[in-house]
Amino acid sequence: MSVHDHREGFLAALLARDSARARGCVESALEDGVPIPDIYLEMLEPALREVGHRWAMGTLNVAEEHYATAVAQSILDGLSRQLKRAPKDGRLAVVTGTPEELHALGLRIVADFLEADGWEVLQLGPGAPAHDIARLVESEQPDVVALSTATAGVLDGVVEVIRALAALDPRPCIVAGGQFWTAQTSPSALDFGADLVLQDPRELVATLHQRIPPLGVVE
Ligand code: B12
Repeated sequence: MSVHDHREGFLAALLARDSARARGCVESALEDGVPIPDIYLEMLEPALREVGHRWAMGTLNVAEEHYATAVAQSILDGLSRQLKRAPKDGRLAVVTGTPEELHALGLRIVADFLEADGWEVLQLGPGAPAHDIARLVESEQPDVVALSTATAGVLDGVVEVIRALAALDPRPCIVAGGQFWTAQTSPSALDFGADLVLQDPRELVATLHQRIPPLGVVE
């Protein structure tokens, strides 16, 4: 069975509100040898995108969307525990939603991709206040801060946090990502002070590997 078939089965199970069947689809994908990162990006993410689309079209209500998200979140928790992580290599990342951002799954996936590549990751969840994020970054001095933004409604906080981080000394590499950043909006992230705007967690890992090479395995 291809990952496409697993994805279709997973989405159908979510829409039928059958969490056992949804879990079964993920398990059978694992049995078929689909790597966990592919399950994240080619099963969970597209299924949630479709859920969001149906919500936006009015064919699925908020309770149904919450149900699908809760199931996806719990599956993500299980997969995350099974994900192979490279030994820590001396690089530190902070991964956080921008202020007032409530979407949590994307940044969670980003954090897992970084950890799988050897990063130590401080994951702050959906969206602490800008000032508090900046204070934590100031004290931890990570190499990179990955910021996740899904919705336009929280733009003030996006500007505030990017500016606060860009003013720090030492200044971390600031990466903006998430669905809010499109071809139209991405240039403004760079204007606010971000170093990179990326969407694909794989591209993030590869780009950072070049910009901030691993120091070597640390115990
Ligand atoms: C679940 C959900 C919610 C839940 C979130 C619960 C939770 N615990 O996460 C709740 C109910 C809270 C919610 C609220 C809202 N939501 Co909502 N939501 C969704 C939904 C259905 C799924 C989100 C999700 O988890 N996707 C799966 C993850 C894995 O994908 P992702 O977040 O895009 O992350 C991937 C990439 O973007 C990338 N990425 C993400 N961050 C970063 C960071 C870096 C550095 C990098 C490199 C990559 C990266 O990597 C991830 C893996 O590939 C989406 C639909 C969709 N298209 O995703 C709508 C969606 C995001 N929501 C939307 C909206 C409008 C809202 C609300 C404004 C609704 C309202 N009127 O209240 C509020 C805003 C709340 C807020 N302040 O944040 C719109 C956003 C449109 C826009 N761009 O402005 C969407 C697209 C729905 C739609 N089709 O209209 N939502």
